[in-house]
Parts: sequence; C-alpha cells; structure tokens
Amino acid sequence: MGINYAEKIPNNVDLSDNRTLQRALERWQPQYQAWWRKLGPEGLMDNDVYLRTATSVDAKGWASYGMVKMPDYRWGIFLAEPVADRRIGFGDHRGEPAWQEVPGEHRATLRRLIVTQGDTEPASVEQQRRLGLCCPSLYDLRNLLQVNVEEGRHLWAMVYLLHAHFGRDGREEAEELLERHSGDPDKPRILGTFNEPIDDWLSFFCFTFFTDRDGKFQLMSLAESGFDPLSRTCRFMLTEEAHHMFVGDTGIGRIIKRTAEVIAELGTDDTVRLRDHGVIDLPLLQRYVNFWFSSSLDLFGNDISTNAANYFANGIKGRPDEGRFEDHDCANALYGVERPAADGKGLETEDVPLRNAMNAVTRSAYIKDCEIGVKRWNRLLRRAGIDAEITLPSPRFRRTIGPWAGLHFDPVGKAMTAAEWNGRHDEFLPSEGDRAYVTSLMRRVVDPGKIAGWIAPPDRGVNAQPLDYEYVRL
Ligand code: BYC
Ligand code: FE
Ligand code: FE
Repeated sequence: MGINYAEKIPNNVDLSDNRTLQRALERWQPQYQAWWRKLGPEGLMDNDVYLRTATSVDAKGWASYGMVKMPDYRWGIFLAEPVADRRIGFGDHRGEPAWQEVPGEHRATLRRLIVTQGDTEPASVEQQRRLGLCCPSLYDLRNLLQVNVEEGRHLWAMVYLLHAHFGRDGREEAEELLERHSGDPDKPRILGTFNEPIDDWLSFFCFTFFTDRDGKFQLMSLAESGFDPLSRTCRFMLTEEAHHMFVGDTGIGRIIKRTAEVIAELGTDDTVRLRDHGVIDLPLLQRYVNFWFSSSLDLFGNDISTNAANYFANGIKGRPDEGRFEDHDCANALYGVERPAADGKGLETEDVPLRNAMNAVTRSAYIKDCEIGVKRWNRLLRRAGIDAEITLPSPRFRRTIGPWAGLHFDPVGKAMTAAEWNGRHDEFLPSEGDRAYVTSLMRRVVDPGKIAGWIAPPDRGVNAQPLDYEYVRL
C-alpha cells in the first residue's frame, strides 16, 4: 500500500477518492498547525531535527530518518493492513464480521472513546512543551521531539476517524481536541494525568515509562475493537508507542547508572552528599515513581465498571491480547476485585462479573508490564553492588479513581488516617524541596556528544548514528 506524498496529507486510506473528507481534513490541518506552533515544543520550530517519519505501514518501510523542521513534519493518516474477513473476537457479537462503519446504536460510545483517546495525544505535547529548554543532551532532545511529533500523529489518527465516521459531531469534536488544554482551569484535558505538569526530565522519563505504557494497553484493547478502522489505526499506533516507552525505560536506567557511579566514587549513598554532586538520589527517584505510577493507575477507570462491561459485551473494546484468553464471552465468569472491607477495617475480595471487571484485568496486565522494567533497573543497581531497590507502590496508594479513592495508604498499602497522611506524604511523594532540587539540575546541554551530569550517556545513538551526531541543529 503506497503513500501519496503529492497530497497535502500523507495517507494510506485513499483520501483523494473522498473529496468531502479530504476537504474537511484540509480545513482542520491549518488549525492543527496553529496549535502546534503555539503549544508544541517551545523555541524549536525553526530548527532541523533528525526525525523518523512514517512513510508506509509495512515492516521494512515505515520509518525513514532525515532532518526536518517540525512544522514541516509530514503528519499522516496510516492504518495497519486490513485482516481479510476479520471477525469480532469477543462479547455478544463474537464471530460476526467486524464493522467497517459505525453501528448506529454504538455511535455515542465509540465517539466518546475515540475522543478520550485523541485528547491524551495533544495533551502530552502540551505538557512537555518546555522540556527542550532544559534538555540533558542533543540525543535526548531529539528523542523528546520524536515522541512529540508522533503524539501529534496519534491525534491525526483519531481526528481521521472522527471526520470519516462521525459526520458533523465528529468535526466538532476534532475542533474541541485543539481547544481543551492541559492544566487549563476552564477547559482541561479529559483524564487526570494529562493535566499534571511535566517540567523536568525526571517527570518526563517517568511519564513515558508509566503513562505511555497506559497508552500501550489502551491501544491494545482498542486494537481488538469490532470497529475495524479503529482497530487498524491502533495497531499502527502501537508500533510508534514502543519507542516512547523505550525513552522512559532507558532514561530512568541511565539516571540510575549515573547515580550508582557517584555512590561508588563517594563510597556513600548519603542523600546530601549525592545532591552536592548533582545526581538524583534513589529515594527521590522512588518518590517520582510513586507519583506517576499511582496517577497512571487511575487511567484504567473504575475496577468495577458498567461502561467496561458494555464495551466488552458489544464488541467495542476488548482485553489487551484478547487472543491469549480462552473465554471470549466472559458472561458467566467472575473476577476477584479488592475493595475496602464492609466493616471499615482492612480489605476484602469481592467476586464480580468478569465483564464488569475488565478495567481491573487490563490494569493488572499493565502492572505486570511495569514490573518487568523495574526489575531491569534493579538489576543495574545489583550489578553496581548497591543494596537498594526501586519498587512499585501498592495499587491502593494515592488513588483518586476506584474503590481506594479518598482513602489513605502508604506505599506498601497499609491504611493511614488522614492526619497521618498529611504529616507524612512528603516521605512518599516529591516534596517542594525535591522538585526544587530536580529543577536546579535542569540546565540545557546542547553541545554534540556532551551530557548533563545527572544522567549517563545512552548505549548507542539513534539509527546507527554516533553519540556526538548533531541530532538537532540549534
Ligand atoms: N481521570 O466507568 P469508568 C495515551 C471517568 S494514554 C478522569 O471506570 P471507563 C497516551 C470516565 O471517563 C491512553 N476521569 O470509566 C499516553 C467516566 O466518565 P463518564 C488513553 C476518569 O469508561 C501518553 C467515569 O470516570 N486512552 O494514549 O470504564 C502520552 C467512570 O469511569 C479517569 C484511553 O483512555 C481519570 N483517570 O474507563 C500520549 C482509551 N478514569 O463517562 C498518549 C479510551 C475514568 O462518567 N478511554 N474517568 O463521564 C477509555 O477506554 C475509558 O474512557 C477509560 C475509563 C479507560 C479512560
Ligand atoms: Fe500516543
Ligand atoms: Fe506515546
């Protein structure tokens, strides 16, 4: 399936065969461009950046690298190849042909899911817009900008679905996706995490590790959808998502490596001494992990959810890797969900209909995936001879969605009173002092091959380029 670069909007959906749709998207394009210039990466619109651009969806040709000024980036619309005779894989419509058009009765639901997904993409670009001003290296700057242009493309992916399948409502939603803004008190982004500031690179690496990974699991669930255009869009987005998580995983890994070096040099892990030497002490890293992990757990929605049950019953949203499960109907199965005990003390497990627990099922797969990365970080520490570990906090810790919302738990999941919490939360979450210290480290390093003192260099450059390659021409 080729891509027609003569067109204003690169695509593999035969856009030129549908003039009305093409014109509608060409009207949205300048609004997108204006949004990108205003709320995209600050101070970097006129620089050449070494970026990968999707040019086709097949295995070998989907990424081509070259120097591009970001406003000239070729944001396109790409769907993964169709699967011949694809059938709905789960729920009450299992075995029926997948839908190429939106079924009338599921229109509102699908629109809401697509808008929610779409809303996160520009939100993350807005959250990250000032990070270029304090990057630790040109290599990292380039990776940030790669993530940003791809999140921009993910917005295009959802806007295409809205324009192509939801008529006037869809066009209005597409405009509103550019009108809500991260952290805006009047028109915030839809989901909590996407209104949190990301002003330092430790937060950025935590976000790409934990929050982009929610993206991975949500996209996997939507890739199972009976609405085939949504499924195909999400399947292609997932190929890009892998790089975002790589950035977070290796970013934190390199911070740990650098801290371990300084601990070895000084022969102590004393926090004050480590901070004197300009590195990120492990308890500080742990508090950032606690913050972003707990925030990202909320993104899976309620543990017990009639929305989730309806999505599943109706073939709209499945489980990640639905094919791995044996039972694709789930109408008669139960799933144990933890919740506060009825007597107000401790917790109990309630067996609920599995369809209602799909958010909890997806969340637990997500937690397992996070654990794999954390194990890798801890291996780095062990190899450096350091007797400390990074851990994921309990799923009860600092939740605002689900059965634990509004209650207080420490990171190992032990209940606390509100008064105890108020006295101790600085032990668990970044304090003002922590944030001020991290901010003090954020000085821009942009000489090719140079790197800030709080992070180790990467193992290799991008696309076989050397580490001192000029990834961004400033
Ligand atoms: N903050 O029945 P429930 C990504 C709302 S990340 C605020 O449990 P459901 C990316 C919920 O909307 C992936 N509100 O909900 C990453 C509902 O509202 P209404 C993004 C929240 O529907 C990094 C109400 O609470 N994609 O791509 O089962 C960079 C009842 O909840 C939150 C998706 O999320 C929250 N955290 O589950 C760039 C996929 N959580 O209807 C990009 C699409 C829940 O009562 N979205 N609520 O007004 C969905 O599948 C579902 O909407 C959710 C919620 C999983 C989010
Ligand atoms: Fe995305
Ligand atoms: Fe992402």
